[in-house]
Amino acid sequence: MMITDTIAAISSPPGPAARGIIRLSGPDSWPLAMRMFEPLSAPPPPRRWIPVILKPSRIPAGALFFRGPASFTGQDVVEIHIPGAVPLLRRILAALIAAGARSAGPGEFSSRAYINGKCDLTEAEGIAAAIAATNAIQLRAAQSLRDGRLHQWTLRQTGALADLLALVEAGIDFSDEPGVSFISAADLQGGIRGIQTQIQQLETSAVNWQSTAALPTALLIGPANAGKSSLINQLSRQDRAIVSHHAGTTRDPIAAVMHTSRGQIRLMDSAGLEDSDHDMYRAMDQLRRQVINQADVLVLVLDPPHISLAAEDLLARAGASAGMAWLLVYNKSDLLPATSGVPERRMRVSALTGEGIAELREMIAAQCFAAAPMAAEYITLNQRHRAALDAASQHLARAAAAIGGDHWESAIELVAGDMRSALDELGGICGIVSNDEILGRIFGRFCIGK
Ligand SMILES: Nc1nc2c(ncn2[C@@H]2O[C@H](COP(=O)(O)OP(=O)(O)OP(=O)(O)O)[C@@H](O)[C@H]2O)c(=O)[nH]1
Ligand SMILES: [Mg+2]
Repeated sequence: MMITDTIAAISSPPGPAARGIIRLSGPDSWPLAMRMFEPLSAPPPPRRWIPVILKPSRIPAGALFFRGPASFTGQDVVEIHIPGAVPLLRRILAALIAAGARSAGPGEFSSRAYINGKCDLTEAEGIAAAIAATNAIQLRAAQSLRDGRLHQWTLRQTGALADLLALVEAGIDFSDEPGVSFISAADLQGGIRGIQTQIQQLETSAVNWQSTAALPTALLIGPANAGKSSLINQLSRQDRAIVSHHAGTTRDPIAAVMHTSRGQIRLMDSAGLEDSDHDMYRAMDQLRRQVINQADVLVLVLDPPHISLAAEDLLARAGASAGMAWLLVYNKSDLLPATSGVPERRMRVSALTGEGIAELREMIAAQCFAAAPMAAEYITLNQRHRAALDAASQHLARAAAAIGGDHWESAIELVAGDMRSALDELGGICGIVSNDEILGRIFGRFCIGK
């Protein structure tokens, strides 16, 4: 990948906007950008907002100049901020390319940042993930990658492993000198097992990136005819579920997507709760129980005839497990006396008139995003990270199993080989491609042979 030329791209989102940004990175970014402006009265100081006048049409704009390595990509960078009219952005970009810049490929600014050591692979993945995020959970997951928490974890483990490997390799170097040993079998095995435990703990505590892509789910349950399907249609603004005055209209769980200010949520309808031994009701009951297990939040819907039903009874009848998040909603408020008080956690809504629907949407979103398995302190792992952790774990298990026993010293080269492979796998998570690089860093702290 070429990184010595100067690249340019429109880096604001596509479409008209109040402001558009063109970004340049590379050795010629400053002179190329200056060619687009009326002459400046003084050389631009870095990292300051400079008002500029664009040459072709004398449009006032602004620019930010960065001198590498103190920039996002580690190279000289310029951001040109202009009114976000698409034809204007395209014209400036075309002028820059005619003047010698190259049109940047996808992710090329981030890849330059990575190559120049401004961010590691996990942080670059975090940037891409933040751009692609469709909900608040994904955004938080992306943030956890960009924060470099996985990077920090990886550095701690590669550091510990490289320390052990250095002692093993020193033992190999001095193997012809009897009685010289740099680490006991028990300490080596203990050290390797310690790293294995760290990997296991990370794998069980981390959140899967794929799971953040699945929409959080709210399931509506309640007595037949309470208006669950009507609410699904109102909340999702679609005619998704059949509504009728016949109790028992909905039989299968039906899903619809609801858009909220925090992101999208999957709403699931369900059959009304009925006490019946009929085969069909038993099948409906079973289906509902399956869906409950996938739900992040239960929305309990009651209508005036069921006003006295307790939430706990509904949850028990539906087979909800203890500790599930729920909220209770009074539907058909248009039929309730206006004065009826609304106790805490109970909302008055009407699928017919739309009363309280916007509030309910946000209430469901608040509960869903709070209940979904993603707290800021979690590390998010994608498939690439998990594959590397699994491979490292296997190499470490083989190394640990080979240590000890009567003649294990004869297998020391194999143990060192497995440790090196594990180091490569762990280093690969952050894009440290050779364990020479990791070892180089660690050996710098050692003074073997002194
Ligand atoms: N007045 C009034 N009627 C409503 C309201 N919401 C729903 N209804 C009516 O109540 C009846 C039942 O509505 P549904 O949405 O089918 O109820 P459901 O809970 O899905 O019923 P099942 O699928 O049978 O369990 C229909 O006749 C709706 O028009 C409301 O807010 N006010
Ligand atoms: Mg229904």
